[in-house]
Amino acid sequence: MGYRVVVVGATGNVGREMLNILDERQFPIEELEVLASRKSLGTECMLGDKTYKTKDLDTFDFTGWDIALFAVGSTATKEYAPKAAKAGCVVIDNSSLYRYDPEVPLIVPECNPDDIELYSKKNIIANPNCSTAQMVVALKPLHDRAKIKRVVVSTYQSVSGSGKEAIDELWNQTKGKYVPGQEVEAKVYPKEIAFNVIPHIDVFMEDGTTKEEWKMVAETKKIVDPAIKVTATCVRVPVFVGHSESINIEFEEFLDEDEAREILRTAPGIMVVDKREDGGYVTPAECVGEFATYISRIRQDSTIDNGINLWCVSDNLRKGAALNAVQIAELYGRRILKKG
Ligand code: 2RA
Repeated sequence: MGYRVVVVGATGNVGREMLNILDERQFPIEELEVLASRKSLGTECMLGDKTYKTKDLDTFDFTGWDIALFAVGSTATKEYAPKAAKAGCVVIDNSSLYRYDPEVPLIVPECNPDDIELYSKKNIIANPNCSTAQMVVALKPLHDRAKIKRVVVSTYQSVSGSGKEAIDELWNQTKGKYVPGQEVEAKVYPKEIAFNVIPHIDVFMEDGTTKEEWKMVAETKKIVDPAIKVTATCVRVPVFVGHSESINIEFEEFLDEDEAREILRTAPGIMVVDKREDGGYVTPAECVGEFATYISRIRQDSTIDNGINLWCVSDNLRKGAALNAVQIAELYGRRILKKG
């Protein structure tokens, strides 16, 4: 007995990871359809050793399907997610469209699984932004032990967060640095990304923050606790896959670094790699293809009474998108459909 699953946007980076993870986690699938835009019609996608050809999202009838994993932009989501939801197929949406909708639960299963019960208002469940997902996995267990007052986070986000064109730009721009005449101008980003860092992700807001930084604030409040104050600086770095974050946390009461390390070591979804020696920490190159959110450099912040600093790394295409979406599907199946 399994679920009838549709992956919408199956030919993109996140869509393909969703298929990989459905297979790796042996998600109970009775039947699968893979959908894409008309221009990608008939593209082959793999789930395990089975090949599927993409069908047309525009004409697809979601009636009778259990779960639709959406990995398309907000424009397509706005057009097709309500159709799927109305047909009785729950939508797990990776775009930002519904994340801040009070009638749509925003879920990281390790943090707020009970919120899944709210899905029925619109038959839509939202997946958080990649940079938020890995951070709240670390914050939640610490918040449960010693209430968090304030978070200051700086992110170092890989180019795969911007899609395939950005990956190609980093690759070609880097090559072009060594091959005279093959220089590649900045196109995806406002400035060159090869051997550079760009303190700007998404659009600028009125107050001088960027939309990416606003997302981390709004989503942390919705997933963990609206009382937590968050300030973020989101930076694009010349890394292909894997987001890194430097997180400073101020608590309501003192939390010893050793206790924080033990809490994180036993928390769901987390792998602690934290030795005060050369290589005793995780780097983005080591998180690619993994499920875990890695935590290193756990240490007291002695400049304030109740502070902890830590380093957080995770595969942004996995926990930051596809893995979290599949985990929501697992949670929905267990709690709501009770078939799997
Ligand atoms: C990024 N978080 O990294 C955004 C969207 N995936 O570009």
